[in-house]
Amino acid sequence: MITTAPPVAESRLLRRIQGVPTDVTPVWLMRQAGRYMPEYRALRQQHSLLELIKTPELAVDVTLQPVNAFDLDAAIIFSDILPPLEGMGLELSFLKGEGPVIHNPVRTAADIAALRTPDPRESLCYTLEAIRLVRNELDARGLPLIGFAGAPFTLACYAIEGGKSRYHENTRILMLAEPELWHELMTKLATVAGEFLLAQAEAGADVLNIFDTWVGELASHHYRDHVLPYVMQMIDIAARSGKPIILFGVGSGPLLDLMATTGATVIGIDWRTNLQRARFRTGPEPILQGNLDPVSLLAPWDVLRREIDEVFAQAEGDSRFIFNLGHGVLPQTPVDNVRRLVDYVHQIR
Ligand code: 1CP
Repeated sequence: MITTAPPVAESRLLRRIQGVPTDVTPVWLMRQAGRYMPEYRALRQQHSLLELIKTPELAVDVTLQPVNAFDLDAAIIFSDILPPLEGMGLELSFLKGEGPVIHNPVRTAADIAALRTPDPRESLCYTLEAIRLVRNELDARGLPLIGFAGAPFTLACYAIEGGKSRYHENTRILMLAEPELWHELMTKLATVAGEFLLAQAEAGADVLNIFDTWVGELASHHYRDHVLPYVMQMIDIAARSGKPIILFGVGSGPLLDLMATTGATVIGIDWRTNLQRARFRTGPEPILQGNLDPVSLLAPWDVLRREIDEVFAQAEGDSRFIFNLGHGVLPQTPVDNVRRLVDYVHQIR
């Protein structure tokens, strides 16, 4: 195939990450594929979420849906943070309206001892194959691919609670009261998630995103003592790829100084944290990414535009900044607002 697109290394996102000037600010959106898109809902009528994830051709289609529809500066591979738990011995399903369920959650020392740490090249071969396939399509468009995995704490929340949970009390009591069991569990999760990121890089992912969705509920000293070491362990494994790493947590404002010590290239900021204050906490080194409130995308265009302007005002011409949301796109988001957002970000100089 003859391509006119410049090489992926010249893309806005990778240039920005390398500190090379770009014409405008790169933008991609967490959960940019999914239920707000009619193309996605159409596929979901025929296939379950896990079928989409485990059939490489379908995962490629869904990965490309948002980059076909909008002028986004990156694709993110279509998967979820939870399939790696299956290879460890947990039974996962997604129930309609309820989200993920683990049918045999981890509760005892024996449960933790029984968890396996398989090679992701075997247990997660479908996502790695999807990455290899989508890589060709993205090369033709000059777009980078983001691979991802859940962070150990967030994975532990699902493995222990067995699904959605408000306070994750079983997880946090294990963390506080059973340090040796916690260490055994978190080491296994960090190994599996880190090796998976490394394998995604080998398969063709250009950037590696770590999602630590539930970390915002932790006291800073609990994060520092019981969680950060395992994020470090995961990053140490993934960093062998030489690829840049994005570390994102929801409600992570009070943890940003600690997150900055991981050496992650990019730190994702949620919408509750002012970007100026975030920069104060992380210091000058990391690139910041964020942080539009996803609810703004449900508002009329003049409100949405004002909120985008506010994000840029807080970023204050920071050249170490990537535009994103402060969390994922909500399912009820109007498609047209996503298009206008992406085009508007690309107009701002
Ligand atoms: O079709 C459906 O049922 C839609 C819901 C859906 C989708 C589209 C789920 C169930 N997972 C996904 C895909 C997904 N999940 C992606 C790829 C899409 C993209 O980004 O373009 C990604 C990156 C994820 C990551 C993910 N899954 C996270 C971390 C990021 C975040 O949003 O906080 C988490 C916590 C999950 C778990 C999960 N999967 C699905 C749901 C509903 C949930 C959250 C449940 C809960 O609140 O505990």
